Amino acid sequence: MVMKISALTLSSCSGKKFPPDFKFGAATAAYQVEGAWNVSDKAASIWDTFTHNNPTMIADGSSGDVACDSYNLWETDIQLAKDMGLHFYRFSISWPRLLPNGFANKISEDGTRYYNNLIDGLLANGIEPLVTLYHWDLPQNLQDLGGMTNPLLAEWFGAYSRVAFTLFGDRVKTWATFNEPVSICGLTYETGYIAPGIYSPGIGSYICAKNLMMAHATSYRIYDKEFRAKYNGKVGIVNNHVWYAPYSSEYEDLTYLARQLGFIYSHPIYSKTGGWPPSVEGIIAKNSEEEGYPTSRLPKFTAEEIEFVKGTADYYGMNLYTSRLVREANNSTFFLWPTNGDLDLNLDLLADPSWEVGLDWLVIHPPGIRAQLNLIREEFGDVEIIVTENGFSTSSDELDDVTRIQYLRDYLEQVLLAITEDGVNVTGYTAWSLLDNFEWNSGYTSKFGLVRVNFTDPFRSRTPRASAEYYADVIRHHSL
Ligand code: GBH
Repeated sequence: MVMKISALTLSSCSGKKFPPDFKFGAATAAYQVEGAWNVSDKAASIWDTFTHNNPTMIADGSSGDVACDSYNLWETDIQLAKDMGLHFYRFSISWPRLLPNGFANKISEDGTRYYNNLIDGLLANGIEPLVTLYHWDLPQNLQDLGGMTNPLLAEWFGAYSRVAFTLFGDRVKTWATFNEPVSICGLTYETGYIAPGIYSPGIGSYICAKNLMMAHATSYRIYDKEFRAKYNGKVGIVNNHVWYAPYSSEYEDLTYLARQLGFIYSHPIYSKTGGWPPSVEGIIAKNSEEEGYPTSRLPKFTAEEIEFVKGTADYYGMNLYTSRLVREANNSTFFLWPTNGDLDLNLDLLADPSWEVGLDWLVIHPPGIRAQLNLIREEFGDVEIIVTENGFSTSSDELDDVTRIQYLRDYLEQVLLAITEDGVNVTGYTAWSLLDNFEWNSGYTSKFGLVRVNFTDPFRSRTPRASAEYYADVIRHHSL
């Protein structure tokens, strides 16, 4: 069951050219870059509320109130993307900017204008938009009604999706419903550290998981039924993966389970059978029973729901930054953000001492991306995969960011090997991020940008780093 990572790393990159149709992009997300949190009729999102009410939860006490001011500086962003030669730009729509009531009864003219400008501006410069519908900024009023833990989420998100598809679907051909369910449900409810700040480990996280799957599928089916024939686009979901390898050979079975847990939000969509990964579902059901719960803490899918969710993606979006070793928890080292199910599976996730540690959680292990791409194919067949995020952060403002260049080069090389040596169907790569931006709990202290942003400058001046030039070079030559 466990893939041998060593076998994958042996061959080296022969022809360093990417396939002719392969596309390169860079990403941002609304709350992290837009700012203008209360202009016009925009309503508050859970991140507005969370940062305003809990500044101590953010490293520098900051918020996304202004962020990169991309609400005003979108033309500059497009110019930067163009200078880099990006084929596509991945950004997200702020739900409460487009629908100030959260519900679809009122569409903001200002929000519509903003996203139309951005989309048209990108297209005029030959850059395709890849649009994420939900990158963590839920309308606060929907949170007040239970947010992701309310099963009506599917209805709300479906209606919001329909508005976005109607307004922008003529020009946006690649959609992602949710960015990282594992962060939205796992990180959120297992820790309470991120918006909406509700701590409900093993309960809220799993209720969210099911509702999110249903909401994703609702959105996909709306596109399928009402828009696909006219617009012929693609709809998918973005999963965050961490490559898991066994700490030692005695943990191969546990590593298999950890990888299945990593597919908790993929299995219902991409597997032939649908539903939760059976091994993981079984463990959670058993734990729940032992704890005296009448039903599993992980809500079941009915047979109809399994069919409803199954097959609802036209591509597989993968974010991957890092790797971990798996062993049984022994209350010592915990070296990964807690996610859904770590507790139920009793996992410890560690860094190998030979791997270089970047900022915080970002341990560098390039072969991990190739291995995970192979694992996705092994698990779900020849699905088209787009690497929707990969990147490196520093705490310093440096423009000569040699470590980031090294990281990008080494990870890109492994993506290329996955394509050329292993035949995995990877069609695109997205660098996180175009810009330094509001890095959630780290505020502005963790910098992921190919382009530096000066956050003390009221004009939020932008300066491309050496990595931007490096990436432009890769794109220009379509090779490493
Ligand atoms: C992605 O998350 C997000 O999509 C993006 O918005 C974000 O800016 C980017 O990566 C870089 O982080 O403080 O130890 O609890 C990647 C998954 C989940 C990794 C949250 C960092 C916090 C670790 N991230 N996690 S910790």
